[in-house]
Amino acid sequence: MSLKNDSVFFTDKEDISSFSLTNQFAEHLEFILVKDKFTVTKEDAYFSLSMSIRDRMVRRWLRTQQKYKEEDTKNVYYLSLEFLMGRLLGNALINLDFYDECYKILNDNDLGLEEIRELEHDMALGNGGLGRLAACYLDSLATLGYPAFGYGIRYEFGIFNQNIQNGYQVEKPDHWLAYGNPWEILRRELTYTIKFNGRVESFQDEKGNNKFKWVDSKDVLAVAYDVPVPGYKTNTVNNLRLWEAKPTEEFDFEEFNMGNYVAAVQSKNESENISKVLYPNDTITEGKFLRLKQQFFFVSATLQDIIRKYHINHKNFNKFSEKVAIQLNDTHPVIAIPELMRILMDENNLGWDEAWDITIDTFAYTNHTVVPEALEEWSVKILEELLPRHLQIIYEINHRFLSFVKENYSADDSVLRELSIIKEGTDKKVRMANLAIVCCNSINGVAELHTKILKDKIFYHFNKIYPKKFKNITNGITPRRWLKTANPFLSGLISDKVGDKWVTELSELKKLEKFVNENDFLENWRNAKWLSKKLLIEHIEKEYKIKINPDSMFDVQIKRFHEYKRQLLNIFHVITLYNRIKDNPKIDMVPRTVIFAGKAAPAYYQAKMVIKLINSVAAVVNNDSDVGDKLKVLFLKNYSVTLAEKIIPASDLSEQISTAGFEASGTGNMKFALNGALTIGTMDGANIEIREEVGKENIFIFGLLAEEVEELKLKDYDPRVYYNKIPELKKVIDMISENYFNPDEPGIFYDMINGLMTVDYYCLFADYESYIKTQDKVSRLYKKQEEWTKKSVLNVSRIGKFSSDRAVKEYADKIWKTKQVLVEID
Ligand code: NBG
Repeated sequence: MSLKNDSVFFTDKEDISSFSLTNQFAEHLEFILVKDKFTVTKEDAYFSLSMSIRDRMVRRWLRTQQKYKEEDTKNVYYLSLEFLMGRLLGNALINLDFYDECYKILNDNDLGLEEIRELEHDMALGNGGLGRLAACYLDSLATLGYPAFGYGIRYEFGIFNQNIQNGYQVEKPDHWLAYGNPWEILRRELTYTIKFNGRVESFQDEKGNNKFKWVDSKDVLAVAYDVPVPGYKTNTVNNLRLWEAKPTEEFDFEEFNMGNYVAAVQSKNESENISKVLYPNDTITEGKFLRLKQQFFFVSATLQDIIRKYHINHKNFNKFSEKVAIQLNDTHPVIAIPELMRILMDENNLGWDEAWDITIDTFAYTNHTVVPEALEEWSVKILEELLPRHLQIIYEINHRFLSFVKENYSADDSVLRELSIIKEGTDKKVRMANLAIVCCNSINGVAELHTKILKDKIFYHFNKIYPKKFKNITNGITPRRWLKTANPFLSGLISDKVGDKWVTELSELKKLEKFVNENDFLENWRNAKWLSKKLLIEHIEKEYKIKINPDSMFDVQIKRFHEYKRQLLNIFHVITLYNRIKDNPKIDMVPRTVIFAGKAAPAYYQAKMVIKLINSVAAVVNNDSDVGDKLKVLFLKNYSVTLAEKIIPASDLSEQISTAGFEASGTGNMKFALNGALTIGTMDGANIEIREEVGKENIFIFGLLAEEVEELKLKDYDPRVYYNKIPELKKVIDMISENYFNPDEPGIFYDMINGLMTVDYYCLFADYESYIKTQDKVSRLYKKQEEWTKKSVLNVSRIGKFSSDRAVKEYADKIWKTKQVLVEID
């Protein structure tokens, strides 16, 4: 159907934007939520305000999509199993520039905007860095006006809620949709059939070519939900499309016909299960059947949608890769590769070579980790059952690839085995990263060191074969959310000084440098930090009933719990400080509030025990009268984007202490520096580039380098040597193993310590001394507040490189070859 006028309903000037926001707010309350002044709740106010703001976006949203169609733009499709969006209201208010107006409307109704914002449930459809990166990139893509589309799954349950009971992590479901979601639009008309199982039939077409058909499949439906992604002060509103799984009617019908009502309802649930829950693993993969179903469900729906859109302007596939660039966010969506081959060959009659050229020109892959347990491998058996045709295609790709290698390179069997997409063995596996490397036009790492490790180690032989495919694009974060919205005190001060161009041109922060010797400015800078600290203290005192000293150094490590991130090393430092106080209760030391937050994968025992240890140490330290307010340890539960927005502006010290060579990039490190925290960190991931930018005198670097970590391991590294040599370390370890912090549960840390003393895989003992010495240096500097503040200013002024605007421009230029589009509203 098409409308006579324009595809936009409001074509004259009397459009929705001429209604006052106040009226709209009142209308939504009355006519949509059916509330009056006697029955209205704060939740209603949140909903009504969100819907009013969404209304303001609608026109730009429609226009943007229309413009992309009209101009037949080259579109970028960012495929990700995770989008860690956080809250949307505050971001929309800032990007659309409605914050002040809404503040007033709510004020006039005796409501506080900040209080109302607190009612929004985080859209937490991701685990950690990878999912948040996707969200930052969507913000930048919209702000810069790139024709880009996010595609993912509308999980009914996002990342679990973390509770702490007796110091242990307990997982609870995240019912984020329970009260509805004002930001999404159901697109019932965009429903696609997704096939699973069945078998492959082969036949010859009229020209005698061998052809294949996937038949007798079990089908599920994918229904689209759209979420608007507004750019900052532009007309562009891009689209994030998330799929929900639904049963097909035929599927139910069969069972009903057999009179089997209960089985019919059961199979309905099975279909719906596909989009039920986000897998709570970060950098660990599990070869679970349902996870593969999720992956295929989502890429199949997405490809059908991409092809439908492409066909609006094109009759055949000749221009497909000129108009479509698909970025695969890690290996999770890599099954899209054989799916596109299948669609082109089996459903559109293209030959292998033609389909292959299109496929390889379309796909690009980002690798996000070198942790071996994160490299996805799918059992051939599972694939054979679930996606029989795809397995055939993968075998054929592998066969052609290995023949090519044998013909062109002198590769011995061990090299061929390493390169092969199929990992031989009793349980044969498909290596998704190898499949991606063979079939994509670009493979990128997310920080310089990470890319180097990919090229020189993990994918060494691939890099020899395809040196041009490997690229680096260092990660970035959006300044809109992570400075402008999250830190009004600091961002206000910055804008007063240098204007607000930095919001879209982060390198403008450089201009701050010339004020670094102005005392008033430094005073204001400290004051801004102090105000953020006060806000966080209020939050903590309310939730945890614990008093915090605002003059203490806020020393913060917030991120997923993983052994390589070494939260354990941080707690060793805390215990060391505690021991120093116990040895000399009158010690003159810089008071610290050490803050931890983060979730551990529910099945990751070691990581969960680190959370328990932190809570055990906190219970002892915080209640010891010798300690007073010299030291406090806090574990803030249920880490989220929203909690990060509260903690980061209030932080003095940012802990980025992973074992060198393990953190692909890190993005928290960038957020802290952007908010004026100084970093203590290893030469790992993007820390190295942050050091390069801010200057080595403005960051605290310690520990082994990546190659030293490797060497140490080759030299039969023995942690006991360090234990015996360093008295402070010995004392820490002895206290943990002698149950000093857990007298009521003796023995619970025995495995942890025993493990460390035998194989300290992440080199905590080897890095301990250098970490402690560097922490002492940090404390000494903190005493000289003026010097500290100058370094804080210099960190902020030199952090411009780490904007996600820079990162997406690099993707657009180096990989997607797509152009910015200006959307105009008449
Ligand atoms: C994470 C890395 C981080 C990196 C983000 C974003 C995964 C699989 N990887 O170091 O651990 O910053 O990805 O690239 O979540």
